[in-house]
Formats: sequence, C-alpha cells, structure tokens
Amino acid sequence: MNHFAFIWLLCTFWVHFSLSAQSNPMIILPIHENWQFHEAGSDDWWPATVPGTVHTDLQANGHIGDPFYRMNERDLQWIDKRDWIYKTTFDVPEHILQKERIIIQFQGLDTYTSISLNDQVLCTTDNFFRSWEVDVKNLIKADSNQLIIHFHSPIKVGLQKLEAHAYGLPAINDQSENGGLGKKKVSVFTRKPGYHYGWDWGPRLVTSGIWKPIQLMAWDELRLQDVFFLQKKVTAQVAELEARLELFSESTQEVKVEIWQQDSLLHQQELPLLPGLNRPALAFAVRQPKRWWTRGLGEPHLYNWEVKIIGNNEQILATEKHKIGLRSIRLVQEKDEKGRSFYFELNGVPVFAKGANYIPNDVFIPRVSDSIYRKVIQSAADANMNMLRVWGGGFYEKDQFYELCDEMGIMVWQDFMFACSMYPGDTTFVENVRQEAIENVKRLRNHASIVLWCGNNEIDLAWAQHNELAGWWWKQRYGPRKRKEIWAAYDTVFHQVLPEVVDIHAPGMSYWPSSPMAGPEEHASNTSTSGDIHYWGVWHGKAPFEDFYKYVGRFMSEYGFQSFPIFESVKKYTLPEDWDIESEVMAHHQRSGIGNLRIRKYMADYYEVPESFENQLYVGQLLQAEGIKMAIEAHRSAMPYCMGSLYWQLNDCWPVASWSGMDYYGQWKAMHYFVKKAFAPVVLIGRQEKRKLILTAVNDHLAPIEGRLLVRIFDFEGQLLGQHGFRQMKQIAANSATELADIKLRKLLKRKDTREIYLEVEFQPTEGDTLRKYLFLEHPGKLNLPTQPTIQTKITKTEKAYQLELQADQLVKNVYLSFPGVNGFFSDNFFDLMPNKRMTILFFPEIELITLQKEQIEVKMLNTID
Ligand code: BMA
Repeated sequence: MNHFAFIWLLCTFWVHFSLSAQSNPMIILPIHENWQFHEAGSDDWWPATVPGTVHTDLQANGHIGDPFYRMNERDLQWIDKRDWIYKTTFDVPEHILQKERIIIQFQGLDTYTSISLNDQVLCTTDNFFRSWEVDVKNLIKADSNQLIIHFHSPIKVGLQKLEAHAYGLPAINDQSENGGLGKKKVSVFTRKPGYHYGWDWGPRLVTSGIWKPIQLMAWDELRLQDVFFLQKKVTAQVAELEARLELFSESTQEVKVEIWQQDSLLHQQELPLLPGLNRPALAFAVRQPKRWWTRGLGEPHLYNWEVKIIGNNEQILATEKHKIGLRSIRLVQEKDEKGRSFYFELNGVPVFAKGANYIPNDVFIPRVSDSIYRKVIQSAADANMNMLRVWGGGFYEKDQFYELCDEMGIMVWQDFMFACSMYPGDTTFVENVRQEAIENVKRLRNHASIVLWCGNNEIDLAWAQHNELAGWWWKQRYGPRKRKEIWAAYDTVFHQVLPEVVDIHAPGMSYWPSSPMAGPEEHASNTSTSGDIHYWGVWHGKAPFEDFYKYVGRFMSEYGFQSFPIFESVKKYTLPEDWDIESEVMAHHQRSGIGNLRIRKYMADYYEVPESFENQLYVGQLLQAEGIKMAIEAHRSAMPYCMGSLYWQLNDCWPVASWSGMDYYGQWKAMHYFVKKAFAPVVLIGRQEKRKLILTAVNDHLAPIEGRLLVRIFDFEGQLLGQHGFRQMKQIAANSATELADIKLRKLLKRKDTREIYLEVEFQPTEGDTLRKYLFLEHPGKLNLPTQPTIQTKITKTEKAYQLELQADQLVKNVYLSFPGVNGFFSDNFFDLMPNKRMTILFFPEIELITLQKEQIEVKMLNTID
C-alpha cells in the first residue's frame, strides 16, 4: 500500500468512527402512551393499548369476555357495527419543535378513520394495508397535543359501499350470517384482512383499531425515504448491485453517500441534490459474495449494510441499516415434453419447495409478540421447510416475519391480499389497491426470502373465465353486462396493476396472477401439467389418501386435511360439559360445514372411530398426519416433475378444528412431527402399487449417494421373519428422486399375515449414517397391535431439558407423551416405538426446569385405544 492510500484509509476510518458516534438526525417520537377509547357518543373513557384492537381493549377493561372462549364470539358481533374513538395527549420536546419538518406517521390503521390533531382535521384513511403520513409542522405545539382517531364501523361503511355498487360479489368465506347481515357480503369492498370476516377455520371478529405504531418524525435538510438494493446479477464471483435511494431534500445541496459493511466502506459517491424528491441509483459490486441459501442447501448469509448520507460539513444527514441476502432467484416456467415446468431456481440450483401455507397467527394481530413469530417460523424451519406461502386472505406480514425468514433460510411465496372473492373495479378501489401494492412491494423488496409475488388465492380458479363449465358457479349467476364488468375489474387488478407494480418496484421478481393457475388462458385442474395446483380431491372430494399419488402436478401449492387440537389445548377454550365433538361449543370451533363428517369418514376408513372424546382427538391427529405424510411423499417422489409441496396450513389464528399442523397455542400436532420427517433432506419412501412394493429415495443434496439397500420383515415382538437384500450397490441421484426397487409383495412376504408384520427398509451409504424407514402394509386400523406392551422409561434431568429413554418389548404404535398440567415441547411425539429399540426423547418444559418424575409421564398409544 502506498503512502497516500494509507493516509486515505486512516482518514476514512477516523471519519467513520468519529461520525458513527453521532445519532441518526431523524428524530422519532413514538405516540403510544396515554391512549383512551370509547364508543362514539358515550361519556366514559377507558384506557387503551396502542397498538391494539377495540376487542382486546374491551376485554382488558372487563367489558367483554375472552372472544375465543367457548361461544363468546357470538355475543360480540355488535362491536363491529359501532364507531369507536381513540384519543391521546402528548407533549413535544423543544428540539423536535425546532426541526424544519415534522410529520406524523400512522403505520397501520384498521381501517376507516377520520383523524384530527388539536381540533384540526388531519386526514381520513380507508386501507388497513397502507400507512399514512401528514405534515404537522404548523399544528404541533409543546404541550398537550390532542390526537383523536375516529374509527368508523367497517360494517356500516361496507353496507353503504355494497348499496352503492348495486349488486353483490361472491365472497364464499365471508360469514355474513354470523355477523347478522344475512346474505350481505361486505368484506370485498374494504381493504382489510379477509379472514376478519370469517373463514372456514376462523371466527368472524371484524376488528377496528390502531394496529401498527404511530410516531412523530422530525428532521432538517433531508430525509432518506427509501433504500432499495437491486440485485442485478449475483453469481459466485460477483454481485452487481444498484442502491436506489429516495432522498427528499429541502434545498439544492451536495451530499456524499456511503455504503458500509460493518467497518469497511463498500461504496461512496458524491451526489448533487435538487429540492424535492431525488432518486439516485448507485452502482456497486461485491466480489466473491457469500450468497444466501435456503435451509438444507447452505447458509442463509446476511450482510449488515448501512447507508449514510453525509452533508458538506461532514455531518450525517441520514442513515439506514439493512440486512441483505445476496442471491439470484427465478421462477422457471419452461416448456417440456409434459407441459411447462414450475420451479424456483436459487443461485442456479433448482430447489424443491418444502413447506406450508401460512395464515395470520391471531385474529388480533397487534398482540402477536416477537417471540410468537420466532416460535412459529422456527417450527417451520425445524420441520425442514424451506418455503412458506403468505396466503392472500390475511395481511402483508410485519417486518419481523420476513426478517426471520431471511435469517432462517425460508423462501416466501407472497400473495397480494385477495382471496376466494371477486372485487370491485371502480377507480377509487383500484387506485387504493395500487398504492397498497406499491407500498408493500417497496417495504418488502429488500428481503432475500421473498421469491414470488402472487396476485390472489383461488380467484382465477373460482371464476374460470376461459372455461364456461368450470369454476365455482360464480359467473353463471350474473347477466352478460355484470359478468363483463366483474371480469374487467379482475383483469385490471391482477393482469395490469399488480404485475406493473412488481415490475416497476421489484424488477426481476416473478409475478404469478393467481394460485392455482395452469397458465394465462388455461384453466387449472387436478391434472394440469403446468402451473401450480391446489389439490382438494382428498378432503373436499372425499377421495382416499392414496389419490395423492394420482394427482401430482408441477407444484402443489395447497392440499390438506383437518384435525382438532389435542385435549390439553381443547381444555383451554372449553368446559368439561363441552367435551363432545358434536357439542355446541366444539361445533362453534369447527368452521368448515363438512369438517366433522369428513374426519369421521376418513377415520372409519383408516382407523376405528374411538369411543371417548379425548381419543377421538388423538386418533384424528394421527389420521391427518398419515394423510399429509402420504401427500408429501407422493410429491417428493415425483421430483423433478413436481418441484413443490406446500400443505394447507401451518398455523391457526384462534383455537379451532382446522387443517393446521400447529394449534393456536403453538402446540405441534402429530402432523407437524410427521412433516418434519417427511421433509428431511434425504428420505426413503415406500408405497404399494399393484401388489408391488415400490421403494424410492429422495435426495435434496447436490451430491449423489451410493449405498446398499436391505429390506427386513419383523413381527410385532421384533422377531426377524425374513429379508430381501440387493447384491448391487444403488445410487440415489443428487437433487432428485430415484426409484430404488420394486419388489413383488407375494415373493417378499411368503404368505405372512400383513396385519402382524412391519418392514424395516435400510439404506447403508458408503459414507455417513444409515437411512431407515419402517413400513406397514395395512392401514393402522387393520393392524393386530399388541394390547399389553411393556414400556420401560427412564427420565434424567439435563441442563435445559429432560431426557426420556423409552424401550418396549412389543411394537407400540404412535406413542403420545405428555406431562399433564406441564406445558412444554417434546423433540418427537406420536412416534412408533419399535420392539426392543431404545428411543431417546427430549422434553423442554415452558417453565424453568421444575422437578418431573417418570410417574408423571402420560403415555397414550394406538394399541390400547378403543
Ligand atoms: C384453500 C385455502 C383457504 C381454505 C382452505 C380450506 O383453498 O385457500 O381458502 O381455508 O382451502 O378449505
């Protein structure tokens, strides 16, 4: 290094360190305190929590009971028909008042409001998904500023809009009857989460409130409004980037922009600014980037970058920090001999998407804590998922959600917020949607995890414009003029506005108009050979689980099966008198009209329907788990034809019977444990087809695996009854599925009773751990399970958990462990304990290590269920 360079470096470091001691010149004053609320027209005021909702505030003040308890929801339908007023007073310190610019920012209001500050009208709002900013420089004062937000009833406004529209629009999940509105579906007229109006897994609780923070923001000279790191090209050698900034300058001025990566300067550039909004784009590159990978493929590396805007006196005018994952991503849709592919290619590698559909974690969104977000997304990661679909009937998630997905290497398929309904197409509505889309695409576009923007959920499928006889019989209800009008509205939003927004504001990002869709003018069906599929033949269509193997598309973005929460969870929202699947209270927490019927039918087919309520819950969870496991195996074994499997649904927004794998309280159902195994990077899969056993291996790793295959037959006491070896070494291809063997069952079994045996399939690779899979050749209900197995248990306290060791003399099917009264997490549950094989399970109690004895463990097993 020459002398000059050394001094330059020294100066750079000195300037950096001395300046970094200064705080960001943008001053932020949160307005969260002293809030009160009441019903419009009443005299009393009660304390309110902000952010929050009117329902949770009413509950906190003792005016209503817990909306999720028993049937309380029914008695709370009056709330959404009233107007609510929130108010606060706040002081503003002198150093803020002196700033050139002062704005108030409402990050999220639910939904129709009129706002005043110090008796002056500030603004009105009409979209849950947008934020609002108002210049308050001339309104704000030092003491006792009064901010009042009037929330207009979303139902009253909705009814007015419905009336003005003149005819209704389909919205099949809008539970208008439960809300006392008869057939009047008002949800589609309001830009607010669809599921608030009810869904087939959700209550109808149409909230109002301040759902995101409110703050004052004050600055002089310049505001850095937005930073977008456009990733133009990312390879192993180089990441070519463009930092696109939005800078609002008060004057003509020269600034310097610096982009720092911790202590090293990545890029700097002088910029002349004009008064008003400036949009400079700064090109820079990162050599040999550490790229962002999904779980299983590599580390989801994130760079910590900071943008600094420096004025001509070397003072910092603005800064912003970002965590950036560098990666190339594309949705590959290429013609092939069967149709058209549909897969995500990350850094040049085709990735099989393993995951689930994600819904909001609560009806009352503001109370979802950071730790709940972490728990839910960690659960997805722990179950070997690499993709979540943020489904269109909820909301564009909070930043925390995407930060966690970035951090854990989980790709996000992001829907725009439209689901299972048709929407109006008037200019005001469409423009509102355009702004909502721009804002959310801009807010989220720096997240490495987002890999796709999708227009909506199931609307293309339901309306079926290109196939008169297909769809959900919506279009046939309207005359030609209305039909045309409704489709034109759809066409405008999903084929013009939204793709344009993605194209302009997140260039290079893929857009898919609707899920599912076969292609632009093709109608999606269960046999589509292009696009994505929502396969509901199992469940809605009553087809057997085995049909999951018949209907495998290029990308399975939905399929599912319901279950109830486990008994410990049910106890939290019911009384003992409710403990019957058909009781009023349990039926109230089952929003799918066909739910109980379906569960019972499938249970009778695959198991036996047990007598007791508690056992029905347990067997119901096994049923769901087995079904979904079969679906995942069907999809993965069709790799690379099929390149994605996202089941419906990861989580719940209240305690309910639903398709979820985790209940509202965060408890993993049997399915989540099964999914974790089914989504493991390398798996063995066995299935019976035409009296043959077909063994397939799936390998998500990028290197092939070589090894030996062995199949052994055991009885339920663990006696070896026979085996089938293979002389030749087998190869499991990289990033693909490989059929390893098909074995004639008659030859393999030699007349053994299939109700009394299981197969142990082993793959012993030349290097690494043996892969093992146990297979049963009958449905669980047909097995002659031992009725009195003896289980030996040992419990040891470790630093953070309890270690349970279990061993049984005979097969114990689907062991469900619990410590009644002690919440906690089991590293595995609902598992088969094979005869004479020791299993070690960890239990992490929610409260600090209390003392647990082995006598406290409760063991449930399929063997003894009647
Ligand atoms: C899918 C989803 C949801 C629904 C689920 C279960 O089609 O998109 O609308 O909750 O089915 O019926």
